[in-house]
Amino acid sequence: MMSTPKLYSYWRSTASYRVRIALALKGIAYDYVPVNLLHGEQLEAPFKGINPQAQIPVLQIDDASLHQSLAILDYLEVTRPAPALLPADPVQASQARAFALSIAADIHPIQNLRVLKYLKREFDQEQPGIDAWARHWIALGFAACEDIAIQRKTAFLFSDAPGYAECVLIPQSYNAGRFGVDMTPFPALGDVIAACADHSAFQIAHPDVQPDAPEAG
Ligand SMILES: N[C@@H](CCC(=O)N[C@@H](CS)C(=O)NCC(=O)O)C(=O)O
Repeated sequence: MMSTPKLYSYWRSTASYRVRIALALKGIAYDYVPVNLLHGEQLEAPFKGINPQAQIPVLQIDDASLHQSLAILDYLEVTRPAPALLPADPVQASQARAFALSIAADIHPIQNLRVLKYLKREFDQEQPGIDAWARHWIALGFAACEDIAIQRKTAFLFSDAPGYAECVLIPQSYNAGRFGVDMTPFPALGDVIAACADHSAFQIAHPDVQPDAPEAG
């Protein structure tokens, strides 16, 4: 018998949040293994041995240990295709992946924890400068995402149900909130974000209700 999947996660981790949403959308139960990024647990044994990249998420499933959130989403889509995260049409599927990558590859990496710590340590930046850096890159990336959201003909970005693109958009919008990004220039994204907020999979995956969230009891 296969064991229950294990997700190495941190409540506020954007990349882990993507995987939590995907697992919830697909109805996959898992055990939550907290990795405290603020205490540097990602940099030490035993976690460092699990992912030499020293980053979460890691999903252990089907006797494999998987990392990189979008690679994990792809694995889940192939092995557990229903409900689908991607549109059946290959062009639309590619467009949904491109939307997700525009956030996961172009926005998030330049404002994640290790980059911001480096800016602070090596370039003597104070918190206001760090926050302005993050806001700049998020807003620039969201402007392009907004154009795509405006043109959509479906309730969510690429379908009438949330999927791959929303798994990445929602964590980044949570992150945008932490840095105080003004979302008023992005009303179409705002509509999608509001629709996701009403969806149970997104509620289950939300940082505030994770076992390692400070308020969690
Ligand atoms: N491209 C990776 C990014 C993973 C990532 O940046 N994880 C962050 C948390 S959101 C992390 O573990 N950071 C640890 C650190 O910066 O030291 C993915 O999509 O999984």
